[in-house]
Parts: sequence; C-alpha cells; structure tokens
Amino acid sequence: YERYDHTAVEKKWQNRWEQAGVFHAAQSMDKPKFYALIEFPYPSGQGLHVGHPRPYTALDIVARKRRLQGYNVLYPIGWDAFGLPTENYAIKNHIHPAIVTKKNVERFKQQIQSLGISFDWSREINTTDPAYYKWTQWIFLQLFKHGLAYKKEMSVNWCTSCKCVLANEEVVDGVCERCGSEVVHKVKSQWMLKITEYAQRLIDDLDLVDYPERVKAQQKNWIGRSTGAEVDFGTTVGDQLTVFTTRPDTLYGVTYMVMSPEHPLIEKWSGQIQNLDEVHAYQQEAAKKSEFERTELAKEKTGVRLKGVCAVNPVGGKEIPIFISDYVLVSYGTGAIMAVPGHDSRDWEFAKKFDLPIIEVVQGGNVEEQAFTDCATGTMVNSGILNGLSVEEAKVRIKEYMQEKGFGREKVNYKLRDWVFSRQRYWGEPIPIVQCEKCGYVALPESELPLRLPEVESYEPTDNGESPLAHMTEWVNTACPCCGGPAKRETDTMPQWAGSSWYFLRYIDPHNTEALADRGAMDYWLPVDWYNGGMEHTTLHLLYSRFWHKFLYDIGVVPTAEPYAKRTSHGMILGENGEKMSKSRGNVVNPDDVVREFGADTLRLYEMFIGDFEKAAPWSTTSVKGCRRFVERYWNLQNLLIDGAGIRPEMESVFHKTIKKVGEDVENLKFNTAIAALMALMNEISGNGSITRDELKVFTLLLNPFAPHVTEEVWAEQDFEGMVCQQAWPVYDEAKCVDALVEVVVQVNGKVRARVSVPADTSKEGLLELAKDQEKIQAEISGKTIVKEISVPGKLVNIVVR
Ligand code: ANZ
Ligand code: ZN
Repeated sequence: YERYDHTAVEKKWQNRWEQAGVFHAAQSMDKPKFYALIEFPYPSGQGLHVGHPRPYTALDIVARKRRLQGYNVLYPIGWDAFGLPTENYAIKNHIHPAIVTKKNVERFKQQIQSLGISFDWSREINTTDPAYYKWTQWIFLQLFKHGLAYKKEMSVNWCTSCKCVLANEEVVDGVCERCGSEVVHKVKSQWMLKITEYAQRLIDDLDLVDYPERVKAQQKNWIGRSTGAEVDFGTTVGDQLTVFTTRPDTLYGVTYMVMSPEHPLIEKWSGQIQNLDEVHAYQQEAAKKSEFERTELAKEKTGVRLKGVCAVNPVGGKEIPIFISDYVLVSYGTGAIMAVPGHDSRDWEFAKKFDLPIIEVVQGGNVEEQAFTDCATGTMVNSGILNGLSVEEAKVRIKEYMQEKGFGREKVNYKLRDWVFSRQRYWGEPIPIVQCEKCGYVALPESELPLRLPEVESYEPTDNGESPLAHMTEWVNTACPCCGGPAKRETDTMPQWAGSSWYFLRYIDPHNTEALADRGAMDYWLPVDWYNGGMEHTTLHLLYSRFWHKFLYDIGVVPTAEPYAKRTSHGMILGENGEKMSKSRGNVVNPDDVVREFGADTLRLYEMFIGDFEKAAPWSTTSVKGCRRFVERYWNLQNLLIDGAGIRPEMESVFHKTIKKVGEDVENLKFNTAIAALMALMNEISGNGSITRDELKVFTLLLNPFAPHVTEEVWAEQDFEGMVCQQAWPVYDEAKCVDALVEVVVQVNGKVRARVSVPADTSKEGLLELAKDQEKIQAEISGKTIVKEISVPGKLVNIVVR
C-alpha cells in the first residue's frame, strides 16, 4: 500500500457520513438511548484551540462505540454565542455582533468538521437565534410568574472597564474575570433569580448523580450551608439587633457587636448616633472596597464605634459597644455579628486593635495570646448555665434556652446568593418585561415572544451604566400588556449564562415551535447520560443549569429532577513548555496545522494518548509524530493480509483481552491506556508477520472510534460490507481473556524444588510471592534467612538462603 493520503481520505469520509446522515439520532424511541453532551463552544474570534478537541474527541469515542453497541446516540453541538467578547469586538470594529457571530460560527464549524467528530449537525443550535432565545425568554417568564425573578436595588459588582455589572462568580480576586480591571460596588436596580430557594435541593440531589467527588465538593462549598442560630440582642434605643452565629454556645463570651457599614439600622439610628460624620466617612470608604478585599483574613481590621447606642446581651443583660466594620458583610446572615474575640480570629484581631475585653468561654487555649478557635472538644467556662458542658452539649442547651426565652432560634444559612440576572449590555437576550406606572413590572404575553433585539446605532454601554437599548426610545416606549397605558420595556439583557442553562433540552427537539421541546422526546432522552466539561464551570454553569432544570421539573416541563446523570471533567492541554497556551507566551498550537500536516485521526489519537484525560498535559510534537506512525502502521497491516478466516488460535487470547480492555477503558475515561492496548496488539500482529481478514476487521472496529477516517478507508479498500460506523462492536469471551500459562521453575540455593504454572504476564514480584507460597518451598526456607531473591518472569525464581 502506498503512502496514506490523509487529506483526501478524511474529506471523503466526512462527506459520506454527512450525506448518509449516519450520526443523526433516530427519531424512533425503540432502542436504548445514549445522550452524550459536551459544553458547547463560545465562537470566539480566535477560532478553535487544541484544547477544544480533547473533550469533543473523548465523548466522540464513547458515542461512536455506543452506536456500534446498538444504542440510539444523541451527540449534538451548537453555539453559546451571546456575550462580551463578541460585543467588544463589534464595538471596536463597528460591525454588528450578529455578523461577527455568524463569521465566527462558520469558522468554528469548518474547523470542528475537519476533526471527524460524530456530531448530529441536523440539531445544531445557536443561543443568539431568535427561535432559540424565544424559549430562554419563555423560561424567564415562568420564573417571573413563580416569583423566582424579581427586581432589587442592590450593591453590585461594577467593572470599571466593561461598564457592566458582574455576578460574584465573574469577579476573581477582586478584578473582572474577563478584562482584569478593577471592580467596585455600585447600587443598581437589578433582575435577580432566586437560586437560593433551591440551595438545599442543589446539595441533597448531588446524591442522585454520578459526578466526580471534587465536583460535588466544590458545589457544596459554593452553596456553603451553615447551621447555627439567629440571636436577638436588645439595644439601648429599643430596636433589636439580630445576628447569625454558628457558635451560639459562645454567647457568654460576646464583648461587643459589629454591624456591616451598610446595615439599615444605622440610618434609622442617625438621631442617636453622636459621631455620625465619622460613621458616614467610614461607610464611604467601605463602599469602594470589593468583597474580596473586605474579607481578606490578613487585612488589618478597621472600624468605628457607634457612640450613643449600645447592645444588651440577652444572657446576663450586660451593655456592650456596637461597631461598624467592613469585615462584616451586609449580604450574609443578618449583616451583623456578635463578636467573640476569645474564639474567633477576626474578632480577636479587632478586639486587640480597639482594646476590647476578651473572655475565655471554652477552656483549653490561651485567649490572651490568640483566639482559641479549634475548640470543639473543650469544656465551657465563664458561661452561666453552660458551665461544665462540652461544646456540643452547650450548643444544644443554649438553643433550647433561647427558644424558651424567645430571644433566638435555630437557623440554616447559605453562602449562595441570588443570581444577578441583569446586564447593561446589547448582545444578550432581551428581558421580556415592561414597566408600567400603574401595574409595575408586567410580563410580556407569551404570544409576543421572541422579543427580538432591535437594531441599534451603537453597542457601547452608556456612561451611566444603562444598556445601549435605553437609547432606542421607539423600542423602549410601549403599551402595558395589562392596562394598555404607557409603559417602558426593560432595557437590561440577560447574562451569558442564560442560554447555556437549558440548551441540552433544545437539542432533544431543536425545531419545535410549540414548546421548548416535545415532552415525549424529553421523556425518552433525559437525563443526559454523560456530560463532560471544564472544572471552571463547576460552580457557575453547572449550578445554574441544575437550578433551571429543577425549576422546570417543579412546573412539570421536564421529567427528571436532575439534568445530567454523569459528569466528567477533562484536564487542560498546555504548551510544549508546560505553560498555559497563550498568544503572549508564543506557545499556541493551531489544530488546523496539525490536521493539515498529520491528519485528524492523528490529532484525535494524540489528544487521547497525551495522558490521563482528567489531568493537564503538555503538548509534544514528537508524540504527535508517534501517533501518525501508528496510523501508518495500521494502514500497512493490509500488506500482511493472509488467506484464512477467523481469529487464529495463537491470536485469540490477545484479541479477546484487547476487546475487553479497550471497551472498559473507554467507559472509564482511560483513553490513553486503550490506545496503548491497541498499540500492543499491533506489535503482536507485526511480530507474527501476518493478519487474517477477520483479525483486521476486529482491529479496525476497535480503532474506529479513535481514528474513524483511516478505519473507514481500510474497510472500503478491503471490500468489507457497509461502513465501519454501521457495524457491531466486537464482543469478547471472558474464558478466552485468560493469559496463556507458562511453567516456571523455583529453585532454592540453585536447586530446583518446585515447578508452578502461572499466567505468562505475571510480574517479577507476583512470581516471587507465588513461589514462596509453595508448600515445598516453605519447607526449604522456613527458619532460614533469605539473602537473595532472583525472579525472572516466564522462567524461574531462585531464593538464596542461609
Ligand atoms: C459568633 C462566633 C463565635 C462566630 C466564634 C464564629 C466563631 P460561616 O461558617 O461562614 O457561616 N458572621 C456571621 N455573619 C457574618 C457576616 N455578615 N459577615 C462576616 N461574618 C459573619 O460563619 C458564620 C460565622 O461568621 C458566624 O458565627 C459569625 O461569627 C460570622 F467563636 O458568631 B460567629
Ligand atoms: Zn399597566
């Protein structure tokens, strides 16, 4: 066989597959189904990156194998195309973001198609398509109607450069995740989604799904469930000051209180506070800081005492000072704390700085030196009714007591906040709400969906932080759907996370005009059987989409409580130097170049062979060439063909073992060892110098999910029937998977004392262990000192004793 021409072969098979529609999921629902999902790409201007094909290829291998095993497979793709990078590019170059998106999608599509991924292109979706976002808007309206979407004046993260509100998740280390600019706080009226209402179920239902433990742990952490109590402190001005604490057992150790600078009671007490100027100045300083800066542990504590107002401890009745300090956040718990400097580090630092008393209430540390926080096993002291109890007992006792006296109650809190769902930008889904002077916020009738994005002159956000849509007066001014009176459309758009929160539902029935998807089809296809995506999406997209899905489940739209039965995560592909690939580092590998030079099959094999799928791995051009040689060796197997059918007896064991291993490895994300097994089989065949047609068929079927083009070509060259992708996955016989046995002699001091039959691939250590287990050998060596052990797999063991 002549040189393998990957360019012609790959193009040819990609066209044939598409013409034959072999990767279209079947409409009929009689076969078992397999729904494989990858995170759909954001079609950026940079085009495909070599990181993209890693998850696509991995699930493609699973999908292709499952098709061969008789499953009806749904493996779809689409475009998550709303969002800032496109909008920013559009602003800079004065091109409509829709045009930019179209161009980027075309490029991405052509690149992905060159990889031979078995996506069902007939179900391609695009979040910016009005026929798609009609249903994104529809879901928003359902949330609104169920009281889960609401508008709220709130302090939001404001990126000074993007001129845009950011969700907490989009602020990383105090700067904008996208542009790296400073993030400040600004009060704005925002659309919010009540994800907090689902906090407990989002934790509980992790028990129903097969996610990696690290993913479950990150989600739980993010939701941040905390159990404790709310305690009402009296004040000298009449109002109650309520705090949330996880340590109600330390109530007798409270020596002062701290309120967040934004706490509403401060305004209320302005008549009584004697140092109001100082308080206002502090509030202004705090507003400038990000939440990250405020809660940084290492930061020097600051604060101002509220002169003229004191709190009263509900146990003991002692008056204690109240401070405001930025280490207490307005948005968590009640926005105020009881300070226990003896047992909380932040309180301890604050107390030292402001010279406040420190009381030890759990014995075992030295609270003058540092806060004794790790005190779960200590005994209560200086604590009235709690004295002598353990911390655990004290928690129970004080909760009973406060319930009895009516100054407190048990309380569970979550770190999770409601989802800020407004963006003051153009390139997003319009929020289908109008504001009427008489009726307030009114939902658009569903018959008016989709509410299309109007054409605007300029996509720049305005300096006062309004969306560019706010300039479109004829669009903004409308009639109230409720009373017909004058009303204004909402000009904020949805955040980028909206479209991706339900896209896996649309793939099931992408052209439906009556519903987001047909219920019968959802009953069949849901849940997604296997969803692979990046670890960076664990707390955002994965949580958001679980929330939307649960809501849709509650209102009877979808049949399952969870969207994804199984989740896996791939590692990143790094540059040849082991650093993250980036233009500035000059280490970017373009997948197009690899496909052109070596072929898509080689790129696919390489990306799977590069290392443990779940770990990051550096690129290596040498190894790419190794994979190309493997493809050529496979192609050249055709030179070794001999007459005769079936798998020859001497090849039986290795073939059956390989069928078993490749199948199991693919299901366990061990693509690299599956390929290694195929390489080993190849060596075995080469060593043999010949291959039967049936052996070639089995090898081809096993290799097909990894290298789909060259395998189709060999199949066709050999006039085998049909296409490989329409055959059946080979089955192995467990009985034939056992290794051939070999006889090994066991010597003691050079004399043969036993012979044992062991599997041919028994390791050095395994062999030695087996040898020592022999009765005859035990008799020879017991009571003696072993001075040397020699073990030669497949041959002999020699134990030297004295
Ligand atoms: C008294 C106390 C004593 C506390 C002690 C801790 C240790 P998590 O686990 O994060 O829920 N806290 C409550 N609300 C706060 C707010 N808005 N900003 C900053 N801190 C706040 O922690 C709850 C604990 O964090 C609460 O329990 C409270 O301090 C503080 F030995 O109350 B603790
Ligand atoms: Zn009205």
